[in-house]
Amino acid sequence: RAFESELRRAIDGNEFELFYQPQVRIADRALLGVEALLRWRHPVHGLLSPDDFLPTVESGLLAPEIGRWVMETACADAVGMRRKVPDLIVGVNVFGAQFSTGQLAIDVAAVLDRTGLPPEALELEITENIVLRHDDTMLAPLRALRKTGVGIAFDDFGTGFASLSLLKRYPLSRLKIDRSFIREICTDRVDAAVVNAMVYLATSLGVEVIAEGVETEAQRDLLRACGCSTAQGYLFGRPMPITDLNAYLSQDA
Ligand code: G
Ligand code: G
Ligand code: MN
Ligand code: NA
Repeated sequence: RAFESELRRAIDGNEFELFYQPQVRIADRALLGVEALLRWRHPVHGLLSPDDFLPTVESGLLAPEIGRWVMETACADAVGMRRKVPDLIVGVNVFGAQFSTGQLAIDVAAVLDRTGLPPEALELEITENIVLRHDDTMLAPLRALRKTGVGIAFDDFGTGFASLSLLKRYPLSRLKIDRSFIREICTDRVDAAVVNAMVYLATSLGVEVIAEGVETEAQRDLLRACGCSTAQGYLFGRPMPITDLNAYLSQDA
């Protein structure tokens, strides 16, 4: 298909890039981590976001290869960032197809080995959608990875139908509260109650929790009142190229 050959060219021609978005401790804005977010610098269409191409990638044959590139690049970049922020964690989104290869745990271990990134510094972000489609192939590699210290975050938490039942079986280390719950948290009592419950749930389970899509100080203050200590969103920083992130890290120090 035409799109597959475009993707092939994009991989071979280094057209993919990673942007990084800060994850901060709300109390003092200290940088705790970054999420790696894929961008495609297309020679004709310009800078493309995942919304423009991810669905097609996911249904094609090259997802595992692109996923491996993301993992390798994010881990190598994180080694550099940790020279300035020693405990920084890098969050990497995973494609469902990376589980179908049966190689994920081995691939990740090899990347950590090659880059020298400690396992505790890597967090895989898994959406519930992926779990629903790949459930039977996911548990074993995720458990193996979690045992080595790699973090496992549930992304977009609360948006699917199975969120609560998945908590029982998956070796989670973090819940990422989806930004759809944050958007109207200051005006919608249901959203506020749901976020409160999710923070309580995470705390009771002994896992970390982070709110996504925090854009205003009012949202931030309400989250803090809910007991949520960590956040990601435009209020703290947009996804940015690594050169901009390095400037952000320097201003932090
Ligand atoms: O960067 P942006 O905020 O537009 O990302 C939109 C969505 O695309 C994110 O929620 C994320 O789940 C997905 N995404 C971004 N980068 C990657 C990536 O490297 N791999 C995978 N599998 N998904 C990604
Ligand atoms: O959950 P996922 O991995 O899809 O989340 C990352 C996406 O959320 C990226 O596309 C990023 O650009 C977007 N995003 C990050 N922070 C904010 C925010 O504060 N507001 C909005 N509207 N989108 C955000
Ligand atoms: Mn994510
Ligand atoms: Na999300």
